Amino acid sequence: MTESLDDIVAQAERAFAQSATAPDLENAKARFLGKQGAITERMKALATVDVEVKKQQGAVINAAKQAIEAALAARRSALAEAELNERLAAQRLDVTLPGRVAHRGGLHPVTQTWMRIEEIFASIGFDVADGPEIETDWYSFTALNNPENHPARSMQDTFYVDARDSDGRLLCLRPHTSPMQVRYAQQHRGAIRVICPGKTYRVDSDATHSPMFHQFEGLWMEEGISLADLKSVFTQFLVQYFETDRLNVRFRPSYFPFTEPSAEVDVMFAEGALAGRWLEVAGSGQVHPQVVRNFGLDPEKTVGFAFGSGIERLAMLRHGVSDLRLFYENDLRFFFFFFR
Ligand code: 2NM
Repeated sequence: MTESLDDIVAQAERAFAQSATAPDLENAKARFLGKQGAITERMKALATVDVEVKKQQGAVINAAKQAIEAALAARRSALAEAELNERLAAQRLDVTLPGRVAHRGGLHPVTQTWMRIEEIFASIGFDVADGPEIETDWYSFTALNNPENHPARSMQDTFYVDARDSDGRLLCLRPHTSPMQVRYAQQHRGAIRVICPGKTYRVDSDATHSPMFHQFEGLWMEEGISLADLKSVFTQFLVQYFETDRLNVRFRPSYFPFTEPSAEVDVMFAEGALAGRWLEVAGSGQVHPQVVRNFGLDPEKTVGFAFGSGIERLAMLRHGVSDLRLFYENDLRFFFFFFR
């Protein structure tokens, strides 16, 4: 035992200072305070010396041991603090940054309106049907009593597809959902109550027209019904859709090839931003005898009433939207402002 206790304390302090991690430090500790550590060996050696020496030497060794333990404790807390500072730096959070909002997805306003319309008509007893968006000339025009030279058939009004049907005529993107009403009427006997919502296409583009837009058309064929029943049902629909019964509905004579007589449906609200003006919301009429024949039914026996309206148009009126194009620009501010 040549080393002085001071040397051992100095060695321990150096070894602790050089320990960069907690496990290093615990290993270093073992070399001095462990079972075979330098201080422990010194203590063991006292067993053979006499009492007076043991007392005196023991006190000196204990002082050295306490110095090492103090150095160990200091280094432990220094390492713990360093580790904490490192963690704090790594996990630093700038609480002044703007929050990140978790935006929830939602249904497009046209889809929301479409679903509302379906629900309301379903509650009145109407079936819902949809069919092809690429249609034949017959279903799009002929069946609906459009003459061969009608301007709606022109390329200026209707999108044609570079493919032909079995009659050799160009297919088109349906310019209304009426083709589906014709298909439905051909397939169902007895009373018919159906609405056909869906995408429609016309060569047209401005603040109130989009080349693709959405329509819903209704068809009601049943023994003994009259235009009064159509007015009643459509008024019920408007009351539920706009959530107010403070409105008036009028049928204003008009013309469509597929109905006779025909009428525009106007609504006037008694209150709110749109109050006091007649607003056109739909077209309607009694299904033309030739169209009933094209359904495969006898117009002498079966009468039907039909109507058609724009889904965007209804969404715009209900939510105060002034430009149709907003529906298709995907500006999130528009969706959040008008449709939560
Ligand atoms: C409208 C206006 C008036 C209509 C007619 C038919 C069918 F297939 F029964 F002949 N479906 N929809 C119709 C009638 C559509 O939209 C302005």
